[in-house]
Amino acid sequence: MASPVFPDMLPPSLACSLEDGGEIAVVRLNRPDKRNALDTTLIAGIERLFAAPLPGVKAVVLAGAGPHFSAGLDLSDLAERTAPEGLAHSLAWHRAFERIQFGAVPVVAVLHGAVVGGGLELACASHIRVAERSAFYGLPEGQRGVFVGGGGAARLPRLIGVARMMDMILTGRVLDAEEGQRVGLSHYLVEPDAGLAQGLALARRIAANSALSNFAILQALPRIADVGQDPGLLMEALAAAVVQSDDEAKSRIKAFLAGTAPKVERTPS
Ligand code: 1HE
Repeated sequence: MASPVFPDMLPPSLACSLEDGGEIAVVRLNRPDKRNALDTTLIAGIERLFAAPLPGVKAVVLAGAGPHFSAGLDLSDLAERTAPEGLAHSLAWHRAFERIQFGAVPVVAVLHGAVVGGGLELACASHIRVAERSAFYGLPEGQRGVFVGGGGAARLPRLIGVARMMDMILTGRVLDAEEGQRVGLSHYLVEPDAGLAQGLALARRIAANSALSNFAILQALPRIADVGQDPGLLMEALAAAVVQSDDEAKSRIKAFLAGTAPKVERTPS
């Protein structure tokens, strides 16, 4: 493992190290004694880190230290909050997680153990999710007397549908890793302790794409999916024209036509 970076900029509850000569950043939620509960400091650290990733970083792997990915909102943060304070708190989470979803680089989340409440909201802001078989997903907000506040109401229904989210948050239903894979919470399901290796392997594939392709995929794809077909098709055509006019696209296509670029091959699921 490479040495930690950003030690001055990040709280101790967020650790970042570089792999592959600095092309891949591994970011860890690092409060295992509190099950990586997300407090204000940790959320601010996420916002800072994803607002300005290190130059040269092409993909991020996001994981949790200890037995769980994240227990969600640090409930000790919540005790006596007024409505305006609650609004500001939720907006701070929105800012941080938007930095991930619409940031500069693709993020692969590696999930294990509890992925609950705000921890699930964080996972949903990433682009690819790898779940170890220990992962379980819950929304205990109903039980705790609160509501999702980290973008879950906007992102989760797009992944699993309003009806499934309704069940999870109203009844406290917990999905295990297999169910999570079936309903689309995770893209990959792997054995215990295999998540990080799989996350890194996927991050390497992503980092090998052209930067402009990755930019269009991150920025345009979710927005096109959110608008009607007519504006969506125009947005797609514009994004396609910009991306394919890049020299990188031209040289990659020439390489394929010359027989020197890899063919499409099956990948392990
Ligand atoms: C916490 C938190 C937390 C653990 N805030 N301190 N989230 C929840 O409702 C989930 C609450 N947590 C749990 O259900 C369990 O802790 C877990 C299933 C995640 C893990 O269980 P376990 O047995 O491994 O750990 P533990 O013994 O319960 O917890 C270890 C310590 O972490 C303990 O503190 P300690 O001082 O007694 O050692 C716990 O109190 C502490 N801890 N989870 C604060 N969440 C933007 S809105 C989002 C809304 C939400 O996320 S609501 C859901 C909140």
